[in-house]
Amino acid sequence: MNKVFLLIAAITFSSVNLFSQPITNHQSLITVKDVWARPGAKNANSAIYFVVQNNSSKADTILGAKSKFAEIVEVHESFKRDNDRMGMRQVKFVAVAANSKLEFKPGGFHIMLINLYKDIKTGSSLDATLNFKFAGKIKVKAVVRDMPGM
Ligand SMILES: [Cu+2]
Repeated sequence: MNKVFLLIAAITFSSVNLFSQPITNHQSLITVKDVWARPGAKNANSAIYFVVQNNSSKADTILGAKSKFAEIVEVHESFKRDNDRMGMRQVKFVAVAANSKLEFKPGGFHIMLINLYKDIKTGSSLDATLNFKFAGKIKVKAVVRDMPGM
């Protein structure tokens, strides 16, 4: 009896998913790829970089990120200070235009990991979740590697 009920529940659940997918699952049109992070020591900082591909005809917005690997996780942008040196600051959101690609990279947008709970070593990986206004939460796994040119 229980088995039959579970089976029916499973079928119902999967068919609901199937029907709602083309209408509500905007997430499939946003992909986050080439996710990597730079190494960092415990209590120091790191950053996550990636490429967001928006294959939707609708713009989306990155509102924030979470990770269990650091005390504070913020969306940052790099900018040129008056003295020509680079600085960085928190941004409240990053727009991802419709049908476009946006790269988070050193010297540009990045997810800042402040006060790491443990050493983040080259070759390991770390998990994070990106929060999009429309696509919702997208989980990513960053491969830890050295900065290009180092
Ligand atoms: Cu930063």
